[in-house]
Amino acid sequence: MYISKSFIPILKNNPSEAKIKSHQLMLRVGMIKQSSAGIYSWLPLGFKVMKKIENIVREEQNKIGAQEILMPTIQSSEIWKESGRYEDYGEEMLRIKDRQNREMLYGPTNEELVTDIFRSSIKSYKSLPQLLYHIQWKFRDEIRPRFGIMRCREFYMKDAYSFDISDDEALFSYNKFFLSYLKTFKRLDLTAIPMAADTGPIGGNLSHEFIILAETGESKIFTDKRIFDVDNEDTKLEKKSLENLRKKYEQFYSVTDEKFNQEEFEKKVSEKNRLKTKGIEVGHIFYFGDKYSKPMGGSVDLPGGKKDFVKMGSYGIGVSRLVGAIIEAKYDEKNEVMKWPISVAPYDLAVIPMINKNDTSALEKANKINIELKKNNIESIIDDTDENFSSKIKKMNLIGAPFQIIIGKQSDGELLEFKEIGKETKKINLTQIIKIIKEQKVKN
Ligand code: 5CA
Repeated sequence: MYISKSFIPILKNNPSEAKIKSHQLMLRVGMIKQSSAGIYSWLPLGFKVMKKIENIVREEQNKIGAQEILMPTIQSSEIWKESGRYEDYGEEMLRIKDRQNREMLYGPTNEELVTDIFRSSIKSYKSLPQLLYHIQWKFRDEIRPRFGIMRCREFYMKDAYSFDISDDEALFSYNKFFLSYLKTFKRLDLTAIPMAADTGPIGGNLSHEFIILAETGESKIFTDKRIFDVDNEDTKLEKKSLENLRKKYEQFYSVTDEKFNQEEFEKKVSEKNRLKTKGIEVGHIFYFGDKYSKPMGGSVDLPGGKKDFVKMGSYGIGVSRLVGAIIEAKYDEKNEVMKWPISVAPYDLAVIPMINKNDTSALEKANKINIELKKNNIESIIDDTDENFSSKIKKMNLIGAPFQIIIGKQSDGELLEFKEIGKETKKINLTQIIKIIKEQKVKN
């Protein structure tokens, strides 16, 4: 893609309305545009990143046997009246009337709708477990939308739902999602730690938030530092192995604000391991048994002929919020340099030829290089403008492709100036460059 033809409306300066760095960068580099309070359009650069994140989330859901569906954004109030949440949800729910005067709503979450889908089709324990998920826009009329897409009103969420025959089986499902979340965030190059959390309007008695550390985060966290050393490498998708994984995390005190107790913290965590800090909630999982299946009549036949209500959990990931969370973790605000993890980078590589009106040989070279890159599935953005070198670099540093090739006027022969953001420039040939980038892509 040539920069001159791209739709990447870069601003010269940081927009003053943005208080945190993810919001600043996203507006600065034209990833999003606000359309009204807490509601955004996603422009090509932001959309590309979000779609890549979505795909990783999807792949990791599929790996644990979850099946993808797509439920609508607009729901009928009827099912929410059945569950008893229509009134409880309060003003965060956007309520709409259709032309027949029917009460509809823009879904803030989908426990009711998915229970309705389940109850109409699944009748026997033999079809369990069922793990269903979708990736869809949600709307919550947040009282104070802020920080761009971090806390907005319309946001993109992956929400999954599990249906099981017993508490024991349901916890197995819960733990599958627990593992899948750790793997998902790792592929996004984020260290997310699970924390015991409150269940709020979703309900239930078991819940974990997945939090990444960030000074600008809205969640207060209290944790034992040793939790950062837990790994999941040898965990298998089996009951015992998954139970052990949760135990490995849960041996360390790690809770959000609502669950915090100073005395307990001091008793369980030695002073040198205590960490009080802030973070961003990127995922949240819940176990709530028959909270929805009971009032809504979601039951199945058991082996002996009796019936019972299915045991359910729900599992959310803030797909659009993750775009901001990655920026919070990776953007060097002081030097104005972003480095996207290769797994979600909008472009793998920035090609920066030095061009002036009389000499376009560097651009021709860039075009030749791009033919080879394309053959190797490496996506590049080429700065084909005749701006000066420093403004070209500045722009590419904001766009954040993790690698750069610089083609100077005098650069001839095989060797190219190649740079991985944050590292020294090297002079190597194109074959070596392709090898380095491909290796990184495979790893992710
Ligand atoms: N039904 C459950 C699980 S699917 C649920 O809705 N959980 S949630 O409320 O915790 O939301 C899941 C994730 O969506 C959160 O962890 C967060 O990453 C994201 N999210 C929630 N509210 C917002 C918001 N206003 N703006 C951006 N992302 C949000």
